[in-house]
Amino acid sequence: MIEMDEKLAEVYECIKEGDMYASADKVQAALNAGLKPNTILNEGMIAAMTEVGRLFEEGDYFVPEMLIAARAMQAGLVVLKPHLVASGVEPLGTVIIGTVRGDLHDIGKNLVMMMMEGAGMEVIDLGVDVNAEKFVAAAREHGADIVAMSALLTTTMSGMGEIVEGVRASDLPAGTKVMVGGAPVTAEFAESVGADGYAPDASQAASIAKSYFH
Ligand code: B1M
Repeated sequence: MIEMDEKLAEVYECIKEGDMYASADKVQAALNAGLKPNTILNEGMIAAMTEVGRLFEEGDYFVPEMLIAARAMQAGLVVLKPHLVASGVEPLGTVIIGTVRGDLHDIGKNLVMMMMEGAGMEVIDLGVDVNAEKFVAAAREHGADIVAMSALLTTTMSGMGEIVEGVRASDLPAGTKVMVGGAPVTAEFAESVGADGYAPDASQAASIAKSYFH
């Protein structure tokens, strides 16, 4: 038990300190010590990113510190991914995902993608800074069932409505679902922009997306 707590604390510290070289090893050590992947993700990695955000707000961290913490998190996620997602599942359907225009935050979006893949969907990642035209063109090209978008800034979140409208006004099938999420997004906001679905975290995002196929 003490060993597990120590290993979790080491994951947390190395993400907070932005040690991308140690991060993969620390995550592997935590797995080896018997910690559940979800515990490592939520109580180690996401908790560390929350603290990084707090330190940034306090003026103790600046953009470079946020950036190296993000890199450390991404390096750790490479190790965690196979443990978070199931493999060999027949695709239920296709999801187009991206972070909205003007926004470069992609860790949450990448987690949503992993969980959706794990839940049996094929997910096409458009990356960051994606506008309505790109979402619509990719959804058309891949015959997507769901268009999923993430925003981490209050400023970029307000652009989500425009993207939802773009999807609705396009020639995509009327049944195409639109999902929104990201730290500042709420269920009320999602409803106000006419999205079909909202989830506060990646695993609920995957469950909601899955429910559209039944
Ligand atoms: Co930025 N940043 N950042 N940043 N950054 C925040 C978001 C901030 C809250 C920090 C703070 O002040 N406390 C703040 C936003 C304030 C606001 O708008 N209210 C902020 C700011 C201000 C900025 C800049 C403007 C700073 C500057 O330049 N002065 C700048 C903007 C750049 C831009 O995007 N145009 C900026 C830049 C950056 C970096 C590039 C340095 C880096 C991002 C690197 C990267 O992503 N590759 C960064 C980081 C790392 C953060 C924090 C510290 C961590 C974000 C993160 O990865 N969290 C963040 C503070 C914080 O969040 N506490 C912060 C972990 C991740 C797992 O959580 O993305 O919320 P999250 O995803 C969650 C859920 O939201 C949900 O699932 C995930 C968990 O399971 N979810 C969905 C996400 N998408 C979903 C979609 C769904 C459903 C659920 O359906 C489709």
